[in-house]
Amino acid sequence: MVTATVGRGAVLGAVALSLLALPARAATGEPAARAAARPRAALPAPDTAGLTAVVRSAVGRGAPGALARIDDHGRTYEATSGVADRSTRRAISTADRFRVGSVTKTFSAVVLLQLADEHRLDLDAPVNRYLPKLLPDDRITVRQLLGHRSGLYDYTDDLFADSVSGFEAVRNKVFTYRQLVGLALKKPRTNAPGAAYSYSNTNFVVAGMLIEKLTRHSVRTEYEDRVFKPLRLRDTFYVHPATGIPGRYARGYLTPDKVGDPLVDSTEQTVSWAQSAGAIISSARDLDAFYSALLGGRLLSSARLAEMERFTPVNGTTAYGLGLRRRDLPCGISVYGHTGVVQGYSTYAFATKDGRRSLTAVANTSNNGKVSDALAGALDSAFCGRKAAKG
Ligand code: REX
Repeated sequence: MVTATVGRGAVLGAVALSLLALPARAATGEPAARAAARPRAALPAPDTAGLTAVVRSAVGRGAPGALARIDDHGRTYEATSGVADRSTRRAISTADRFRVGSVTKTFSAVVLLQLADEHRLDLDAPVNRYLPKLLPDDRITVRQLLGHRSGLYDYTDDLFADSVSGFEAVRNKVFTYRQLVGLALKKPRTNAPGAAYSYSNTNFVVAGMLIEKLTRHSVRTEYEDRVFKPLRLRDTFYVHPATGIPGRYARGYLTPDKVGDPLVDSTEQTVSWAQSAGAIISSARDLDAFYSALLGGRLLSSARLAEMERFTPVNGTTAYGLGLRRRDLPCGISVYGHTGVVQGYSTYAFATKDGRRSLTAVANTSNNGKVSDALAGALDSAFCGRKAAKG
């Protein structure tokens, strides 16, 4: 089934499109009256038909289900297609929880930047100042970790060289952070500290260690106290090493490397291979609220947010700050957020610079480039408006 919530009450077309505009959410922490008083950003209106086409296309390309939600100045637009559960055939819902993968990295960066705001962490200090002898090079700084410029090898490249057997080997494993760092340090580093961008989960495993060392609390406690509770993110959890997703959720299905092999239900797993680099569970509503709050300046001082938003180019259309990606869309608008992939789930969560329009798009499969490409189209639908008709 496809549903899209695009406007008050009207029903579009014959494909079960249900339409609804929802009021501003208190979860963003901003009083609705103040939000309403601000001028609207000069953005084209979201392309709701395009958003519907995107979730259908993701399903057409092999995802059991896909969902997307836009929060725009207090209005909500939603689209879904396909199923949350291949056994029961329950239709996927935008209220379903899912595993967000590397979107977790922004949460981890926020905690560390708050600690910097509190003068408990110096971003330019060597990691080894806080975690003596952990890394083989005293020049690697905290800032380099958060910007993927440390040169630390990404151990997941080896773990998941074969996607299904790699996943099954770790599905129920519980790793310590030190074991994961140990896997990375067996391999040569990808570059000298600070010399180049090289995406690596290892960086955000070390970020988790830093959070726990500096606060003497688990990352779970810090995420909860600093982000989940203040923003009232009621669908957002860090349950490591528990293997289940609380409440109502979409099941996740890993696409095997061999074309034609059946999807693997990968819903239950410890996600211990990722932890502070990728183990958060959330919902579209909560991720939209999170990026709106972050970019709107409600989680960090303006000086720390500016540091998070100091970007270095990754390729022609993306750049990386500190736990934050920028994507430059073809219409000339740049959006800020993160992508995430864990077995069974692919996520895009991005917002405008002022945080006042945000998008989360999810498919409940992974390791399928065609699905991921289709889902990326949700960014254009959400932020670039309707495509001009071809003449
Ligand atoms: C692990 C393998 C992918 C997934 C990974 N995930 O590093 C982190 C993340 C947490 O979300 N990174 C993405 C598996 C890239 C991001 O930042 O957007 N792939 C799958 C394989 C490939 O096993 N052999 O697709 O499920």
